[in-house]
Amino acid sequence: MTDIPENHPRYFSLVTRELLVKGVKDGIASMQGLIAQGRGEAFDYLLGERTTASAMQAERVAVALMLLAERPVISVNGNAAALAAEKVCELSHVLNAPVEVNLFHRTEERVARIAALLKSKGCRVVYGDRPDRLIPGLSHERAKATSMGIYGADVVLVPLEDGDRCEALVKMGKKVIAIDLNPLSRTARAATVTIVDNVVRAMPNMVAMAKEMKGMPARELSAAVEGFSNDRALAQALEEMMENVMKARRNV
Ligand code: PTJ
Repeated sequence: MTDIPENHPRYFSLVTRELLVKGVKDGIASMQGLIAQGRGEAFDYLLGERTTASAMQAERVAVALMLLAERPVISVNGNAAALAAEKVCELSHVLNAPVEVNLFHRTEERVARIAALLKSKGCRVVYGDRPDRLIPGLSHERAKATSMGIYGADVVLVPLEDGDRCEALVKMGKKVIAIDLNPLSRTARAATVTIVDNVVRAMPNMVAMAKEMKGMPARELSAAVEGFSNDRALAQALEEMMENVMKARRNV
């Protein structure tokens, strides 16, 4: 890894980039994952590289939904594993939600490596290496799912991914929580709750919220979910981005 000096103005962004490069070298993330990260970085730049108030609210709603769920599951791809394996496992533990490795550019070797990484970080139940069902309507490798995991889940958390699986999961009647820096993506528009935030900020936020909210009665959790509008959350994210652009424009 390149040594990034802590006083570099873009320290956090560069360290995150290094994590993903390491992920590719270790056979965790795909090469395509680097391009996806680049797209995410561009949106994060517009967002001001911070968790906005509307993202924070979506994170809270997402945690409440997972606590209310009967069978919550966390879906993990190469990028999520490279960037946030430890926090994924912590969240899995606090929410009692198993993890399933589901890859777009699937190879059995990468599934095994990601599963081993997750187990080394404390994840107890990791599905994905022996899928036994297919998600209807998908013709690619992401259709492969496990009945005890994503296939049988009622709420699925999908940190950053491509859109059609999100749509297919929603069509199956599941509630889908997406973490996606691009508020214009198909995933963002199809999900039940979209968190427009960087996965490296959203995951620790959600772990802290899950710890705080775990003991709440169901009616309080339902109250946290009530009134949430995904369209409004996406509009707020776009407004934040436009305001930042306009502010920059005034200073040129
Ligand atoms: O590991 P695999 O084989 O399953 O492949 C994973 C990737 C991410 C390569 C695959 O799902 C893919 O191609 O995704 P897309 O279509 O590029 O979509 C990724 C989305 O995530 C884009 O909308 C990005 O803006 C967003 N994104 C990228 N990095 C981050 C992010 N969102 C949150 N946090 C990030 N760090």
